[in-house]
Amino acid sequence: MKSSRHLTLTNWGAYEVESDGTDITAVHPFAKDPDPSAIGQSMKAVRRSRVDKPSIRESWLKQGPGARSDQRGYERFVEVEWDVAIELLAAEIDRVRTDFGNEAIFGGSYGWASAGRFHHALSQVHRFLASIGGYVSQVDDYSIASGHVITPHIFGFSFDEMMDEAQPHLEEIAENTELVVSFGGMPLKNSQVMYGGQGQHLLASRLETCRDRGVRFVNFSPLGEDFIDAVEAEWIPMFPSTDTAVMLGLAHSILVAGDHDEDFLTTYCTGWDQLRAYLLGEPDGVPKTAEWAGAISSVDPQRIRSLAADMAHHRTLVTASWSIQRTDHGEQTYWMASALAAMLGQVGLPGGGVGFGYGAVGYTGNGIGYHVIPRLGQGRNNVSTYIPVARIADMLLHGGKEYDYNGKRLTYPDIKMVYWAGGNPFHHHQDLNRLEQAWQRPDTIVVHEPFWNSLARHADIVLPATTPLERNDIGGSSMDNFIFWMPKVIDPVGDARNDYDIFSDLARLLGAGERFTEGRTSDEWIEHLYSEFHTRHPEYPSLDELRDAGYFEIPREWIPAPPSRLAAYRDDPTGAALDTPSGRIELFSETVASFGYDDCPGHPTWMEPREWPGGASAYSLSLVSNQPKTRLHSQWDHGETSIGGKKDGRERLGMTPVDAAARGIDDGDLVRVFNDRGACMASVSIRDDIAHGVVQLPTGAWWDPIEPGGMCRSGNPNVLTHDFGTSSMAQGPSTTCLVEVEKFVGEAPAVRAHELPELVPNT
Ligand SMILES: Nc1nc2c(c(=O)[nH]1)N[C@H]1C(S)=C(S)[C@@H](COP(=O)(O)OP(=O)(O)OC[C@H]3O[C@@H](n4cnc5c(=O)[nH]c(N)nc54)[C@H](O)[C@@H]3O)O[C@H]1N2
Ligand SMILES: Nc1nc2c(c(=O)[nH]1)N[C@H]1C(S)=C(S)[C@@H](COP(=O)(O)OP(=O)(O)OC[C@H]3O[C@@H](n4cnc5c(=O)[nH]c(N)nc54)[C@H](O)[C@@H]3O)O[C@H]1N2
Ligand SMILES: [Mo]
Repeated sequence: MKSSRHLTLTNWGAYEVESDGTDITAVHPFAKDPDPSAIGQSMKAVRRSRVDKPSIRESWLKQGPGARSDQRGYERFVEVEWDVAIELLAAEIDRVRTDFGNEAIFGGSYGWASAGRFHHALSQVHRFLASIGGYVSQVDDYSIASGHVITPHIFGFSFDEMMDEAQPHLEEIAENTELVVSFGGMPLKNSQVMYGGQGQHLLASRLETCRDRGVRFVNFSPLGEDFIDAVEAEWIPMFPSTDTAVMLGLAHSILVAGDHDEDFLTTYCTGWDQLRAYLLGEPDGVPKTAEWAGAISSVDPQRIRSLAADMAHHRTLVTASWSIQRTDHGEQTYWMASALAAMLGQVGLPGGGVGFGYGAVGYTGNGIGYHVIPRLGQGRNNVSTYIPVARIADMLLHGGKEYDYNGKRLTYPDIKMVYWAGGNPFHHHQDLNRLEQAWQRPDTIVVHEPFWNSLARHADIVLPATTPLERNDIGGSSMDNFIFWMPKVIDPVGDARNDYDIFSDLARLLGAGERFTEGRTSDEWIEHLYSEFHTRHPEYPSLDELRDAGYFEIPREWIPAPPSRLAAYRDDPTGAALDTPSGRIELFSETVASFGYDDCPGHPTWMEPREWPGGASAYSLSLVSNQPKTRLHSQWDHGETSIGGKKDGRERLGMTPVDAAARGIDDGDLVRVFNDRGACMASVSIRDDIAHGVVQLPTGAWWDPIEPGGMCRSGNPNVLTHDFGTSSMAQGPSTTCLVEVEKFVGEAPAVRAHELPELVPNT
């Protein structure tokens, strides 16, 4: 290919990429994006750390499925031709489904993959596995598992409906809200990304508008960086995982001051009696006073009390980040945030009540209504077995074991094959050393990956996949007002192929070719999906017009935000009754109580997390492992923006001057971060915007263990996190934990995360 400049879309925004035909030579922000993300620059690393050829773990190839599975992640790979890999893999899939049934294949394949509606790796892998008889799938996600499960019990609609159709959007907040009381803030860095991509990054300008209109922001958080400076948010430092206690302290203060809205609580809610009794300490002898909350969270009780009074006398919105529910008993955080808002009696009023996840991704609060855009159908999965997404290691370790989930008693399937495309469990899962143990159980692990990351290294069969820069696609998100044409910019790197083409070949050998492909090539599919869409929406440009223009900006009036469900409920509590058992907001849920879970009772409750500063532990620092500013999870960790945020290839651990000095640590020092589960290296950044007793290490460094169970050289915090579900209710991921930090002494082992594994030719 000759040199070119093309517009494309990514999960972190749109860019014009320049290519000399082989490489990406420059990346320019999309002209219409006022606040582009630097993550895009990393795409210049498109040729680095690539899986060039289909690669098979040597023992698996020579001795068959299951051989030396303890060597997964540490053994060399044999590079083979595509026809050899496809035939071997088809035969192995057939063996597993014939001998054990499709219930032995795990195809949940959780992950963010890449932007692009057709070549969406998860849709592709699900469609393929459905076409060959089905697979064990997963429910919920790592982002908001507790939120997904608890919201319907509170409000009777789904979490997505809460975000898209019930809570106030940012323009409404600017117009109406006087006080935003936030837990976890609205981090600009997180709003850089959006599932499927966004044409413009607008959070900063929307927050500035709020500030111009005089909205006051208060933020409870272990980190002081969760709002842009322009809004001058008042930061109240606190220990992580103690939000429910702070909210209870605010609620108690409101109650004893007589500032709660009794009418609202009795007309629109059920369970106020039980919650009031709990706040007053009737069942447990512990009134949930500001002092009680302060002792748990490290927040000054006086601040809790004065803020409670302000909340009662202003139009107040309580907001909660997604992060606060990614913790032990995470269900309680959203339940109590909702109860606190209900006590103020402002739920359903313009700019009042409660809202989740502002800033978590680009779309939250953007005021755009959900709209359907072209996408590939995933087919019908004939296997009904699923797991809550974060129970992957439990499933692999304990096939046949029963467990609880949202009132159901489920049984882990016995998995023989794991198939992954578009996600990275060796990034996203907690307690990676435990996952590595669990990972030894199946006979065969298959991975499609562009890059030799920790997941690819831990596979038996690695099939090289293209990135979006190497194929045509349509880009966009159902929550954004742009659609993009995503042209092929460079030829596939090495022998990489599109996930679709790989699956088409496999499906053919497994007798499902027609079912999977319906007789179309990938470009024919894109034409087909778009023309179906265009027939339903002739007001949009044709595919030729979209290709010529590069993008289409959807007029905002075509996709308005729907009217708020909570406002409708407020206007007409009988006619627009909620879909909960009582028809009301449930501050006490008979349904949840009937499950009998001691880790999720019938009303919002403070329960100590497994690991927190108030508990008994040898480790004293709370670790916040939040989303990285410089990449999307583990994606493009080897690119310049991500590498620019590291020191000598290692992640930076944020630490307060006091906590560092107590350990004899200086800025820039190399440290070992550890607990009983594992250890990693990092380079210390001394910072003032962290709560005392808290350290911060972003996620996403490619896991780089020295040996099985050994120290990670690159700084991946998931060697430290624990692998227990949030509770029997949601079984969601829980990512805060306790660690210790010490200066690293001795010769530092070099980081190897972005190097290739040992590869040998097939002889
Ligand atoms: N400690 C801790 N852990 C966390 C979190 C946390 O806050 N703290 N956050 C959690 C959350 S919310 C999430 S969503 C997860 C994210 O976890 P993931 O979504 O699994 O992480 P990604 O790095 O985005 O993984 C996507 C993978 O897909 C690959 N890929 C991209 N495009 C393609 C393609 O077209 N084809 C194929 N075959 N592969 C492709 C990329 O190279 C990459 O390896 O992490 C979770 N883990
Ligand atoms: N640049 C970038 N943006 C991303 C992603 C990425 O990888 N990179 N990932 C995306 C994904 S998949 C998701 S799910 C969202 C996640 O959105 P979130 O889960 O909200 O993101 P986090 O960065 O984990 O946390 C946000 C902030 O919450 C605060 N926080 C952490 N723990 C606590 C706590 O216990 N209590 C309180 N009050 N505050 C706490 C921290 O200060 C942290 O910076 O982000 C998305 N945005
Ligand atoms: Mo997420």
